[in-house]
Amino acid sequence: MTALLIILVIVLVLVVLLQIALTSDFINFIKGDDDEEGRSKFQGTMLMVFLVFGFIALLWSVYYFKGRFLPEPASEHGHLIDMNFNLALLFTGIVFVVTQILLFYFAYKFRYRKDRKALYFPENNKLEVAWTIVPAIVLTFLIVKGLTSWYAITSDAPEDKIVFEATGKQFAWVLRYPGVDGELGALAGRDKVSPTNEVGIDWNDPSSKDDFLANDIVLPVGKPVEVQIEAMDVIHSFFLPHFRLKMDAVPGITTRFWFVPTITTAEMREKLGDPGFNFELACAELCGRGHSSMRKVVTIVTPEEYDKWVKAQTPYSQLVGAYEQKAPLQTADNSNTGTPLNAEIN
Ligand SMILES: [Cu+2]
Repeated sequence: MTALLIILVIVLVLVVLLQIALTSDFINFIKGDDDEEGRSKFQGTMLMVFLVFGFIALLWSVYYFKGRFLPEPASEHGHLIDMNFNLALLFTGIVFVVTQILLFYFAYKFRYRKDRKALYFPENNKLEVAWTIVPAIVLTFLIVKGLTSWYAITSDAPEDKIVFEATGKQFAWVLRYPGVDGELGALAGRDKVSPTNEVGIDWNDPSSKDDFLANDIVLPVGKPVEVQIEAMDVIHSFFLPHFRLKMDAVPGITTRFWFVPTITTAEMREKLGDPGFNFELACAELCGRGHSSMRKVVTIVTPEEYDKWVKAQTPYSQLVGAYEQKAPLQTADNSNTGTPLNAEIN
């Protein structure tokens, strides 16, 4: 409310100043001593002042927000992404500074003066060719660089990869790891989703037997990791800002990328001097009212710690009793009772 009032006051003051300027112009016009040259000089000077203050404000804001930038990338691909951002910023930055200086300086230098006349300059082919070809070359370079990075992230992961699955739903991520066999069990379809089968796992697939669900993401440093991303309801987005990775989670499609974590959580805490630091997973798609609660902690550990962690997990099938024989009460409507793999829980 206060901010609104302040804006209103500023707007009113500007309107009053404009009115005063218009009135004084009008009075000068009536009196017959219209000083157009003087006004042009004043406006040109003000534009130069604006240019200088604009650049000072720009530099100050970069300095002010310095501490809020993301720390160095914690994955191999992250450096690639950062390089793309930095290159784009470099080119656009140079163009921005040069064009702004020219824009405001020209407005000052070529202001109205009684003793000179504007030059009629309809076209210049050389100039037009230059300002078409130069941006075309720069843009092609940026796009080729970007595409190369994209293919590196979405190409097939190396054979010794670790796989896990992240399923976005309103409003949480369900994280499924393959367990000790290293292979994720197949999905049987969303119609199999129930309170005891959160993502619709196919219990008839032997690989699903030791799959486990994790509360947070735990990964070993230095190993390639492939993420298989699913969505149950609307589009979500799997976003790991510290690893510079982001991929949409789309219902009906499995999207994937792979990366190699290069810094453990403990190392990053030491580097930043922040013992409370955590890598995190967020949903980067505005997927509904509970969007902001789709946060998970990502912990990067040593391979030994990771193996220990995997072994300590309880398979999901065991937690929900997917392979237990059904109770006698339920046998009446299920002739398959007794086969250990028949484990649909509805
Ligand atoms: Cu979401």
